[in-house]
Amino acid sequence: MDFTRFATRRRTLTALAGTAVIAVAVQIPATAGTPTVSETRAGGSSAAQPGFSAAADDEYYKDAEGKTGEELKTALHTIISTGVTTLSYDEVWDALKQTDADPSNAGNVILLYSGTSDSADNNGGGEGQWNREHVWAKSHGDFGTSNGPGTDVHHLRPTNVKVNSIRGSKDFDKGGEEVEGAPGNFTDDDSYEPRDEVKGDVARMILYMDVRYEGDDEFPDLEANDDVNNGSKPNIGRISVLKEWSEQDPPDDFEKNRNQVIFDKVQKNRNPFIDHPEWVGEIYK
Ligand SMILES: [Ca+2]
Ligand SMILES: [Ca+2]
Ligand SMILES: [Ca+2]
Repeated sequence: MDFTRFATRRRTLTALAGTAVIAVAVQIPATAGTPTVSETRAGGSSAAQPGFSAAADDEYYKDAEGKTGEELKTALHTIISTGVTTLSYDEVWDALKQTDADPSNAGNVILLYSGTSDSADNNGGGEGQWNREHVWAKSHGDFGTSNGPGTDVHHLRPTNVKVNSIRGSKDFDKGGEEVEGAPGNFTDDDSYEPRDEVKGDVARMILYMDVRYEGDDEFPDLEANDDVNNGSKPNIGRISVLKEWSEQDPPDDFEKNRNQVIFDKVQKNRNPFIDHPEWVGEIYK
């Protein structure tokens, strides 16, 4: 056994245990009324990651510890690009049936933009079916659907076929007219605004793609910027709005569970911004 390493681990675990206690203490007063024992536990467990303990988090992100800015981005890039399983485009269908399963209706998936629950088996390209939305539109960098960014489940979500085509490859920004079939979503000529409940999810998916793809493989360096009308450039905007959305809509249990399922069963890597939303502001100043 490597005792030096063991001693280091013990120190970081102790430090993290302290962090976890603080997180729970903050969470409890947010519960309305007098919490029962089980409600207290529920509050505590939603502060931590479902299925991802503080110790596991500490281990996965140990090379990012104490870093900020570009250094943090570089460390995270290496962490989330190591030991990754990539899928074929066909395998994405089955993956999405697991990652986006409706927790209250087995056999269904939740559609990203409309928020509706649809039969997992109603996938395909026909009207009224659900298909595979590339939240980082695949024309932005033209990376296609070979194993890589085009099949990376972290940014692929089930969406209604028609709503998917309305979003098209537009950048993200506020404003426009409400989207038919997806209440709370808005769009104009050059941008798309998702509903409030998934604004943060969209932001964290885009930033994951920015960090994961840095141009050191056969794919382009994907980078978020503050533009709309990025066209086929390997960029998506607008970063200033995505940062707002990430703050406004922090990770909930559905998003955290999705990250865990991808890590455990699909790709073996994580979206760091779901585990640590505070890193959005650390990297994108
Ligand atoms: Ca616009
Ligand atoms: Ca959300
Ligand atoms: Ca990048």
